[in-house]
Order: sequence, then structure tokens, then C-alpha cells
Amino acid sequence: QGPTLALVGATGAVGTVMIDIINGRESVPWGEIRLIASARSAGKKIVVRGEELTVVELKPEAFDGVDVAMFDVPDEVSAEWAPVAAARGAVAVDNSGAFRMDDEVPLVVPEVNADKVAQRPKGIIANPNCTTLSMMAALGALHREFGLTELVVASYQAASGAGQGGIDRLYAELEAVAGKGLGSKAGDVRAALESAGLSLSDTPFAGTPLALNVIPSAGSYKGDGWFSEELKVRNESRKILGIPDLKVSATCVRVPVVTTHSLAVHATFSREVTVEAAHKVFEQQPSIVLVDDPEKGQFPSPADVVGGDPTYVGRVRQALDFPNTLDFFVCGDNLRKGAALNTYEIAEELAQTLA
Ligand code: 2RA
Repeated sequence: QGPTLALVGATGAVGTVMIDIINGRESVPWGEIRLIASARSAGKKIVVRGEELTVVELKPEAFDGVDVAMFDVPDEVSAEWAPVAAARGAVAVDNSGAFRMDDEVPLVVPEVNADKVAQRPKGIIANPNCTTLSMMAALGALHREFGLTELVVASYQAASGAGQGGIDRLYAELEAVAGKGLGSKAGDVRAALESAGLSLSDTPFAGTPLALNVIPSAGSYKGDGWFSEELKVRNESRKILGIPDLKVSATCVRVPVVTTHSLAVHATFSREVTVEAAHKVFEQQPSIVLVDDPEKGQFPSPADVVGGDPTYVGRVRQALDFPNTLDFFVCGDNLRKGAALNTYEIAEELAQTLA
């Protein structure tokens, strides 16, 4: 009998993807798998590995006998309940922002810093934000080989980063603007949404239309011109890569894509780097798929990679005016590697140590 795995937030958008991932694995190391959610979802039946499981309510006793508890719930729920799970003997793997920058909580991307899984004085391990995660496999592999010193990124973030509400809003907006020849006159998209009853005062996207548009605002405003997603990219990249003084600057932008975050990366290294050497590094990393023949129109794009587990990398080129610097484009499914998959991969790492 293997260790017991609990999934907290089993009925949410990422929780559902976690169950898909577990069901898609050839084999799993777990004995019991326990599904936990709020009182509202308790009692629901979900099939996991051919067995119908009943969702149980989030209560301290729900963690009794649990070895690993994966959390995908809002920050305040994790902040309260991950320590409860840990106190009852489980290792909590948390996908919220509650613990990511806590010095006593490792922030783990297994391809980059799996060794940190063992250093968890609070019994909690954090999973990075999906924007940071989408580029981490690629950056970690390059850093090992060439020594990263500076990072400038622009993100192109999908609507599902804002949850199911973000997806629903994008579809509703697209329906409201389709076939109307909009987008050539300032304010026409906004007016069409308002007249379709899609008020911009309660959109998840900063009061701005997402359909036929891009929005240079992601997360909450943090002052001095910065949004939370941009600061997360900086802080989390430094922590995961173990480079506390890494120079980072990020601009995070929401785009009308349902799922899959993309990033344009400009990365400078301490050692000389060529496109050929970078290609070799990417080809050797099992979780990266290199799609890089721009002359033939081959590069990653969200519509072609959504639903996949790997990080897709393309448009790798040497920056013309910056020494030891590469520019490249990365796409990763923000609900899979960006959230559920990485969390589950951390749980798998833990299972090896518990076996
Ligand atoms: C977003 N990165 O895309 C966030 C979700 N965690 O909004």
C-alpha cells in the first residue's frame, strides 16, 4: 500500500486538471487518494483511476492518515489549512501565493530544484505562479549551462489564468463582438460589450475589453507602476533559480487566448552562448519540446500546444546588440505545467522519499 494522497480543491478548475493528470498516468505511487473540497462541493462523486470517490469536506480530520496533500484553493484558504494538514503529519504542496516567498518554504520546479523538496521545515512546499513556471524549465536548463545574469520578459497571459470566470468572460466577449467589423475605431469594442450587457465594471480584466485587445495589466496593482504578476516573475525566478541578485524586469500582458501562457524572453548569461548550444540544451531536457524553424513557419503558439504537458520553445536567436544574450519564445499550458502538473510532479517526488 503506497502513501495516501489528498487533493484539496478537487472540484475547482485546476483540481479538475489534477484529476485528469492522475487518471492519465500509467501508474501512480499512491494507496488511497482522498478528494477534499468546501462544504458546498462535499458529497460530489468523481471517478479517479476507475473508482468513484466521494468528495469530503475540508475539516482537520480530513487530513488524518494523509501523507501528501496537494492544495489548489485561494490564498487565504491555503494560509489557514496547509498548516493544519502539516500539523496532522501531511506534507502540503500548495499552489496558492500564500507561502511562495516564505524563507522556510521551498518553491519547487522539479526539473530545476527537486533537491529543495527535502528542505521543508514547515511541512509545506510551494508551487510557483503559472507565469513564472511557464518559462522555468527552459531558463533552469540554460542557467545550468551558461549562468543566467539578467532576465527581461514580456508575458502574453491567457484568460484562464483568471480562473473559470476569466474563460467565461472571454467567450462572452468574443460572442458579443463577432461579425460586427469592430476594432477600427477607439471605444467601439467597449461600447459593443456594454450594449450586450457585458459591463466592464465587473470584468476580471481591469475594466478593459479582452476581445480584440491586449491588456497591459495582470494581477493587482502594487504601486510604483508595477502589477503583482510582474513582481512575482522577478521574486519567484530569483528564488527558484537560486540567484538572489538576478536582474529581472517583466511586463505582464493579458491576451485573448483561452489557455496557455506565452513569454518573450531576453536572457543574458555570464558565459558565451550560441543558438546551437542552446538548442542542444533544450533537446536534452525531456520536458521541453523545441519547435524552431521560423523560415518554415514552425514556432510554438498557444493554439497548437494547449493541453500539452511540455514547455514549448522556439524563435531562439542570438540578440544582435547584447553579448552572451539569447531571445526566445516559450509557451506552456498554464493549467497543466503552470499549475496542476507541476504540483503533482512535486507530489511524485515526495512519494519517492516516502516509499
Ligand atoms: C494569471 N498567473 O495568469 C496568474 C494565475 N495564477 O492570472
